[in-house]
Amino acid sequence: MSAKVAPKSFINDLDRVAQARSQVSNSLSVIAQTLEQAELEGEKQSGKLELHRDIEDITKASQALRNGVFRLLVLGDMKRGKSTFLNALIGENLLPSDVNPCTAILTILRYGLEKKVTIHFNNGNNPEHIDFKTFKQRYTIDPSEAKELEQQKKLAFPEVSHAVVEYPLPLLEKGVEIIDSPGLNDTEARNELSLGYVNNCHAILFVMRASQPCTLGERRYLENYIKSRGLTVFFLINAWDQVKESLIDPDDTEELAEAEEKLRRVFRANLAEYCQIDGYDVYDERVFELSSIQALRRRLKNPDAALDGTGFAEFMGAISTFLTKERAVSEIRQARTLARQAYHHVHEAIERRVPLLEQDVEELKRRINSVEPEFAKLTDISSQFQTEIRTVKQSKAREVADSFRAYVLNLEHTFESDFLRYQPELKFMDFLDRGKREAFETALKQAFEKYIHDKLAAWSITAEQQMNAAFVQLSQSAAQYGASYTKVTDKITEKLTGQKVQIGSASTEDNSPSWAKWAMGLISLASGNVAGVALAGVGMDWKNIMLNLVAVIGIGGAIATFSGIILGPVSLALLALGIGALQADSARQQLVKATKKELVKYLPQVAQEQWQPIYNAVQECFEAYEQEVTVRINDDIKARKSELENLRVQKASREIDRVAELARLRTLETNVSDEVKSVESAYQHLLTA
Ligand SMILES: Nc1nc2c(ncn2[C@@H]2O[C@H](COP(=O)(O)OP(=O)(O)OP(=O)(O)O)[C@@H](O)[C@H]2O)c(=O)[nH]1
Ligand SMILES: [Mg+2]
Repeated sequence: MSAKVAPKSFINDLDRVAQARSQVSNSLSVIAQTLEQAELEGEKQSGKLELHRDIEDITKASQALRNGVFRLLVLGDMKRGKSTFLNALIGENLLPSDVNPCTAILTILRYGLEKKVTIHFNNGNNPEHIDFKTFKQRYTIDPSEAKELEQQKKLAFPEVSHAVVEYPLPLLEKGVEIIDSPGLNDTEARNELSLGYVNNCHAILFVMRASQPCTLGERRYLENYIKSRGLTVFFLINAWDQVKESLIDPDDTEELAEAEEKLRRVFRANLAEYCQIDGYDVYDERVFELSSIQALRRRLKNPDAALDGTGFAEFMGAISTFLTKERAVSEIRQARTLARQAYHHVHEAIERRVPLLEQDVEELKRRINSVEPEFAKLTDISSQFQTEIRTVKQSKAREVADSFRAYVLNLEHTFESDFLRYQPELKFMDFLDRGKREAFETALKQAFEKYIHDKLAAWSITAEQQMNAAFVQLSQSAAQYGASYTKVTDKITEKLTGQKVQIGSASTEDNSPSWAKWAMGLISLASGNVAGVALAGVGMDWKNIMLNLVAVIGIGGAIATFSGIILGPVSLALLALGIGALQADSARQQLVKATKKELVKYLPQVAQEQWQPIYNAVQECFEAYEQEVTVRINDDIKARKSELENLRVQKASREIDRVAELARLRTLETNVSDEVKSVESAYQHLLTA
């Protein structure tokens, strides 16, 4: 890849990140193995320290880092130049891009030693290798064909799940994966294909065109699917070269500057709200003016061509900062949290074990009995938190389901003003003509569906916000319960060892028990990642749980019911009114009225039918959370009890070689500590580089 397209520093930065990931992944893996080995040996000595939770979490995190990629999703309306942009990045006319054929399937671009295309199916068929020529011919569709499919509400290749294009590109080799998607359009089924992938990606590259600044459709996607979701979006304003072409005198620099300024104002007005992070304006780091075609042409002639003036260098700089600074840092920081925590657990367990080794069995029993009240307190904290989660669950489930009911019933009052913007470009006399009635009805049905989708999407955003608020509240509670819990466990250690526990200088984040860190969203072991940076814990498990439940289950049923509405009576009603004789304006009004009449019939039904599924979906979100939290707390309590019990059993059954055991435990602690230091240094290195 040309040094100009992906500047050397970007590749170097990615390389550094890849090394850091691999170093940290190795260290975590060594920690996990060390702990596992120590537990096996411990069984023969003074007993296990009960570190299985750490072993499990750390192993998962190590694997996630090893397989980790940064996934970028290229999204945008049809014919914005998405595929051309990717070709320019590659430096080869690889992906189908043209005036005519459209990208028809989701295409994942990832590293491979050789150029290769593989088609993956969702009907159980084996993946199929094909050559690039066949790929271009077979999996693109003509706009006319696309239109026809659209009308029939069909996907072009329903049996295909996606294509994988492998390519030997340094950018990809360093762990970046880029996904080309079919253009968004009027068919919701196709949009789901592209938009359904949003949550699996770390950032979205939303491609627009300078010659069509912020169309209604684009504003709609942004509003419905991107807004308020805390996603990281880069806006690529492509075909910036066309600004010049559109001038009467393309050589008039003053006129060009003026036209460009005007255009910039339009984009800024529309995109500014998507470029805010915690109240900061990051517009300049998120919006880029590009000419993909110029970049591609130059690179086809000379792979190392300078790309000045195409906007590529500026964009690559920004994406580099995002991936190698923000993303990578938060990823490694999380690994560091886990490593520190494992060390902390080992250290604490050893601090308890060492003084107890000296005691005889009777004294040991006495001390274990003496901490029973503290263990009761831990169980108490666990059930208090559980009760709180359940209370929040009940009230939120009701609140969200009620809000849906109220929202749907209220559509009756807003329909007339809302639907105006959706009305198809109707030729109002067409429906009088029998032959054209069908086309009229199809257009009306499409407009209506779009309206329904938008309305439900708008509701789901408010529902997500309600849920978000609830989880933020729960994570604050988790922090408080966590703090009380640590006080009690410190007390246990004091009573057992007869020594006061040093309150470390570590931050509260490090001090809180691991279940609380999970409940606060500080650690996520989810494989999928939310493309968010706005949230404190990127890739929070509950965020994933929530997105899936609310977005998918919550409104799917409602969409199905609304889609069942037969709008046939609308044109009949209009006919009966003899609307042919009316002015276009009042014909529109009559149309809206007649459509509303059909809609209103269904509103109580949808409100009624969907209440329970939504209520259940919300409950499930909290139940998933409650279950994970409860299992983690109760596991921790159990592990703490077993840690003591193991020692008692060993002591009762045999003589323990105290000196050897002491040495073994200290070595364990040092070994873990060494690996944690290696993780720390990888993290520091990443921060300072
Ligand atoms: N002038 C100009 N034309 C461009 C630019 N980028 C792409 N095009 C042209 O725009 C048309 C569409 O490009 P594609 O890359 O196929 O667009 P797409 O967004 O992938 O299209 P779909 O996959 O159908 O959604 C092609 O004719 C390109 O040559 C650009 O920067 N400037
Ligand atoms: Mg395309």
